[in-house]
Amino acid sequence: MDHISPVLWQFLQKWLTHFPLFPPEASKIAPQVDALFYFMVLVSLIGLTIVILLIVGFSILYSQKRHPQAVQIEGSTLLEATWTIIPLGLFLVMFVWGALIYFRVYTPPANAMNIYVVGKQWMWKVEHPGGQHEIDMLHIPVGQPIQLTLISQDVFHSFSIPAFRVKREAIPGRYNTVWFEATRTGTFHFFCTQYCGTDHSKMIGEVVVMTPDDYKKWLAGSTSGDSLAQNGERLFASLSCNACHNARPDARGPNLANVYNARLTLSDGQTVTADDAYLRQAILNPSQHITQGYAPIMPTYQGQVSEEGVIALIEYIKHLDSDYRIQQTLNTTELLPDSEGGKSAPASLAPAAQKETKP
Ligand code: HEC
Ligand SMILES: [Cu+2]
Repeated sequence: MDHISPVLWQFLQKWLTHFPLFPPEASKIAPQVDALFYFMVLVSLIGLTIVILLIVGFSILYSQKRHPQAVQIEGSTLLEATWTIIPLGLFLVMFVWGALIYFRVYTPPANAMNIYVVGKQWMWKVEHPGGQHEIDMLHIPVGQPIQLTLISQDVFHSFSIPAFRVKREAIPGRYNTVWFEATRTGTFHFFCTQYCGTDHSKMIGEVVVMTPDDYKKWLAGSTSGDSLAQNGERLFASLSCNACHNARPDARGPNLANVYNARLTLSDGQTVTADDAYLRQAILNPSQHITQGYAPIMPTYQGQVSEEGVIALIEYIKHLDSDYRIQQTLNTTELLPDSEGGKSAPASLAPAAQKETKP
């Protein structure tokens, strides 16, 4: 670069480091997404160059001065086939390449650690399986696949981490997931990319990527001692779900042990998989799907339990043992002292009507 003046070069370098054209590549998928993007930029630039050269070249070659008399050209099949097939091939390469990345982005590995994220005007509330919750912050370990399960408590939001090249909608009434694996430690920006009202621009936060050791320390220092499933267990009792769902033979409701991801037969003969979305519906809208062999006596819990509360209940049902006790839930809480039962559910799991404020 010695032909650029050193001052100009220095200025450029400084500018590029302070205003980078791209966010850092901090996840496994990031370089793959960027490679496809660079390819598309390259193809566009080559196309642009060819078009400009042809425009300039033709206007010189076929100017009125050189060709005062216009000649009618009837067309050339070979030419038309060439400019159809070459771009088609290029676009198909982009399509297949993009599809391969898409499948990678949307298929979380089996060992992905699930973290729940609830969007709400105007903050992001994060629920870790170990019971840690945070607002507008997301602490994760480096080198571990993480799956986020997203839902909104009010309007459409969209959760985007540019440095990881991932983005997913947070939609009211529906769980969406996105996964990524951070490849370096550090702090990265995340924000809402769906205009969602007055303070949309303040719906931002930071992902803190830590070494596994630091992450363990953070987990231990940020928990009340109860996992999300244990919070769910308390909520299950305080909402009297256990009046109908229990291990007793005369229980009025079905036994919920091992119900997670099981195939259920409904009263109309349909079968469904009891995944997160189904369990959420079963709690908030029980009359919509009645399990075969049971009376439609379950009351709705709409408005009585917040999205975080529903998440805790689902997490409880996922870990449910046949005797309806969460003995030991997750290795993230193994290093923590045993907690005694009998506490009431934490404030964040209380009814949705409750107001929250940013810390
Ligand atoms: C009055 C009794 C009663 C109460 C209280 C009750 N349920 Fe139910 N529940 C039922 C019955 C009966 C069914 C099966 C019929 C149906 O699908 O509605 C059911 C179905 C379900 C299902 C669907 C799974 C399946 O196997 O059918 C889930 C999940 C569930 N309840 C969770 C809960 C939770 C969580 C609470 C507390 C917030 C709760 N229930 C409170 C009676 C009750
Ligand atoms: Cu938003």
